[in-house]
Amino acid sequence: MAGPATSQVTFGDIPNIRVVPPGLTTDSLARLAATVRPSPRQIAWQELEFTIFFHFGINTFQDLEWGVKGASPSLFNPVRLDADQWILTAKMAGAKLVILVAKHHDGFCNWPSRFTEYSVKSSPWRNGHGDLVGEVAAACRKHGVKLGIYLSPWDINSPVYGTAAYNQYFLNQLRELLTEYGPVDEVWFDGACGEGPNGKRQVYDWPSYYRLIRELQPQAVIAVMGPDVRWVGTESGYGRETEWSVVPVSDSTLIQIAASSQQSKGSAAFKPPDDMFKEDLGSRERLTHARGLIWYPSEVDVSIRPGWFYHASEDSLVKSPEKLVDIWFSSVGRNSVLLLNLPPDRNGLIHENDIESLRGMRTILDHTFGTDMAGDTIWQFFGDGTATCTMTLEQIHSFDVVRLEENFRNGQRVESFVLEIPDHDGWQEIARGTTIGYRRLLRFSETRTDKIRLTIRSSRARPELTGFGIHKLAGR
Ligand code: FUL
Repeated sequence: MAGPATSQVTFGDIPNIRVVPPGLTTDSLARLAATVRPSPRQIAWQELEFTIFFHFGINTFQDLEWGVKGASPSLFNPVRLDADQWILTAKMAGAKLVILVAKHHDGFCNWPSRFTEYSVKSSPWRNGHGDLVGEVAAACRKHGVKLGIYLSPWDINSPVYGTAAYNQYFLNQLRELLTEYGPVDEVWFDGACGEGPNGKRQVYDWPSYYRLIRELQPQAVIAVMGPDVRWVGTESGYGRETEWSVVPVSDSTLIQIAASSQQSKGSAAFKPPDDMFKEDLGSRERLTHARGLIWYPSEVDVSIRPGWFYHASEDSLVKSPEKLVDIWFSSVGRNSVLLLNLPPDRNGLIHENDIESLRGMRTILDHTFGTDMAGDTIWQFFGDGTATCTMTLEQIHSFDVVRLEENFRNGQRVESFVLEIPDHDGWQEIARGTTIGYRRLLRFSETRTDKIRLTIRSSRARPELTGFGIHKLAGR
């Protein structure tokens, strides 16, 4: 164990892990949880708020979601591919980072890897001289958008899958992707692990993968099958109403493992803690069995269409702007980062229906959050974690959205709150909630008033809010 078992243990330069000393009361545990803070890479990631996924590859040309072994590279020919169009669409929608599928489970590489022939170089696209990762990376640089990489560990094509040689093959590919395309800010490993072509399953050498990423791109978060970012647990676009970024680790070996994986040269394999898909991940009750506490924030991934890859049959099933806004409220507005998938079509372009929906979503969000009716606030703290914040608006306004933000860099503290407005009988509740974290968005029926009061009913340490906004949900 790296360091003594005290409440202030930090591992290296990363303050996002605490060992829980035995015998703590529930209150002390909650206070300890409030001292866990995000690492610098987790802070930069959380502040992205909204990111875009591009699922594209040989599946696109076969109308498949999960590829089959042996699909011919000759199928891959996105004749009008324009990475600028992809990135400009993502930018228009407000995304600050895009994650490109470099290789999906089928094993076909969207870049000309030196370690396999099963790639764009064996395809007719750009006469075998194309490099999709290179084109997307260049467009990202040109338009000021960050790049992330999805590299599927599961590979149904590699002949060495299921043997130790596959881990080396995977590391070689990671090295290519992390050294030849400029900065990479997120590496996304998914959990799917099926059989390879020889019927064997792979034992992934996660520690080596993490070490290489930390060495080559130390600012990159490793998501899902990784130590920095947690999968919310569904692909619906809806996060939990109570979403804690600090979660317990119940097993003492896991805390060591998590700590090690967070180091710049991690030597053990991180395994997402058990039960990360339950409804309650971080309440006081859940903390009681904790051996350690880690900052492990939630990412909500969802596709703009039913599938992850493009299917012409889904052109009429693109989510509407209103649905996307609803997803926004239930992801970014529930202490998560939204990762929205946008699958380019067989021409290599984002379909106009998807662009229209995103444009509509952006208009609604800009008009809603572009105007903030917030006024002056007076805070009162009561020493036991409770507090009130009374806000006086400049005039009577109509609104139906409140935006709350905690100073998440200092940890997550608020456990429950209520919003009220005055009428002749006193204060009347209009909304309530539990966690806030990076951001909490609340919707309620339209209200007209010039005063609103936020009461923090319970908090793990003195509440620190950095945002309290008053908005009116706009139409398109
Ligand atoms: C899953 C994969 O199996 C899907 O095809 C998709 O890539 C999704 C984001 O992750 O685990």
